[in-house]
Amino acid sequence: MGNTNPVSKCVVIQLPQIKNPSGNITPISSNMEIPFKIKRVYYLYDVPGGETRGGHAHKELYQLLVAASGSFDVILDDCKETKTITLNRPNYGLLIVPGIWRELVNFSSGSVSLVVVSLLYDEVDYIRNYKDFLKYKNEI
Ligand code: T46
Repeated sequence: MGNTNPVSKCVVIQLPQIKNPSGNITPISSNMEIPFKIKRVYYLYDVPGGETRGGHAHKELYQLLVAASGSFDVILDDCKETKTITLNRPNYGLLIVPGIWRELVNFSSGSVSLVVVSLLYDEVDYIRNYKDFLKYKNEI
């Protein structure tokens, strides 16, 4: 499904922000702010300084990554092009389409990465070896 997707299909989406002097709210709803039905939500936290997460691609999974707190960089790679996106605002999310290798780096201290995704957890959907990713993208 995702083997032909280019990095250019991964876009930063501005999410709604309901502002209030007592604090803001950002809602994310299936097929509204994002182009998929949400099946799972998880968050990365307590990431030690200098640590890298990701280092894989998905075959069918769509996801939205949000820096709910702090900041981090996402390196996207489709075998032809790489692009680095910095996420540092809780009302902006990065849509990652299937078939894109991603690495999450430069986590700020105490940062929290909120991730909403289109599928339940299934290891079968992961490509965790870069050589397998090149084969999947028909590059070797
Ligand atoms: C992604 C990036 C942004 C589960 O059992 N259930 C889950 O829902 C998840 C997400 C992970 N796990 C297990 C699988 C591994 O044994 O938790 C362990 C660590 O997972 P992983 O090495 O995939 O973690 P990250 O941070 O490298 O990647 C995660 C997501 O897996 C991935 O889809 O895009 O966050």
